[in-house]
Amino acid sequence: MGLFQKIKNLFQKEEAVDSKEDTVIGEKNSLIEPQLERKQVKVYEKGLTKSRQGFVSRLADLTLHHSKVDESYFDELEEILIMADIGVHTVMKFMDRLRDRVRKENITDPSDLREIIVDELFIIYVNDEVLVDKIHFAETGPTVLLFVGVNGVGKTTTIGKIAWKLREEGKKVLLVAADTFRAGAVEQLREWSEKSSVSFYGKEEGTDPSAVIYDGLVKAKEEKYDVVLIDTAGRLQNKVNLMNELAKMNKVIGELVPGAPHETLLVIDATTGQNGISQAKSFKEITNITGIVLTKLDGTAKGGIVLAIKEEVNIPVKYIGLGETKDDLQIFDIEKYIYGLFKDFV
Ligand SMILES: Nc1nc2c(ncn2[C@@H]2O[C@H](COP(=O)(O)OP(=O)(O)OP(=O)(O)O)[C@@H](O)[C@H]2O)c(=O)[nH]1
Ligand SMILES: [Mg+2]
Repeated sequence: MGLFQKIKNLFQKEEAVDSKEDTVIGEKNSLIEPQLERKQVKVYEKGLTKSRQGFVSRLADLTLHHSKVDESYFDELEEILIMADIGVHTVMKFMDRLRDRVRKENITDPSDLREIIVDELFIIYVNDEVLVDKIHFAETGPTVLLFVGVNGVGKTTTIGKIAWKLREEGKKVLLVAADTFRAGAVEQLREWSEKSSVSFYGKEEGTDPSAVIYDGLVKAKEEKYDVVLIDTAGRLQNKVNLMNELAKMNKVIGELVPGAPHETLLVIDATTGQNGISQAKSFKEITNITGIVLTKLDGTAKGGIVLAIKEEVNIPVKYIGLGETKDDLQIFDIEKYIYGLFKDFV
């Protein structure tokens, strides 16, 4: 049985999915409630609807329109995958492996290739090493998560959603408004703190972001917060400025909470495709990005950007945004993602 078939069996089973044996790859939190897991799978299915109707349905058409696996089939497949934001380089490697398998296994019927295509796409992600996708929490003292990324990608919204998730887990959460640059940004974060029922710390627009972070962290330590989420400004006016500002913030954070920030999460908008990949490469050069949050996956019909990130940036995607409500942010899970994309295809 292929990899995808195993995933499909796993998620389509009626009964509980809660034991360690029931995973196809990687480590899974065995404490996860089966009901919660089913709910999460549903969020993936719903959030990836556009991609299923877009890129995946093109793949299905391809199989129908070709009676044999030949050069014109390969050309069209290659084009579909590139259009799906998987990335040219990644697609080239994929095509080489696929041609190899077709030759070795003597495959001539396109319908026999469906499952192999999905398995090979899956392998791109899990190939050499499975990237650690869990958030690293501090053992004592506050865990500090810093959010960075260009304008409008969804930083503030993501913080609001993560705050809600953490609060539901029983953590005491503080949001710190270090985006003092954009008008209304502080207020927007404050509103999210209300929606998610967590605390907020901010000062007026124009204050030095590092000074806000300093005071916010003093408060977090005094009042024994478990997690501090820091919102930053999205401008990338030039690399040197941004680098200096991030260095200054990191210095302040590290002085107040040794070992922090525990994560620096880069937020990327999935609908921006290759542009998002370039942002990741730029940010990776100027600061230590420990994870990516990929937002607005519900808004793209392409859906392949997760694979491009893995192959071209090699930073783990830790969370994905699949909609605008508090519950639409999910911890990234490659099995649920692949299932959500291809459940009707194979
Ligand atoms: N559909 C969808 N919309 C999202 C998602 N995440 C964020 N958004 C929307 O994207 C828009 C921008 O989000 P913000 O959180 O303000 O982005 P930001 O990065 O903080 O922006 P700046 O503060 O201007 O840099 C808002 O309208 C959000 O509702 C998502 O996962 N799916
Ligand atoms: Mg913002």
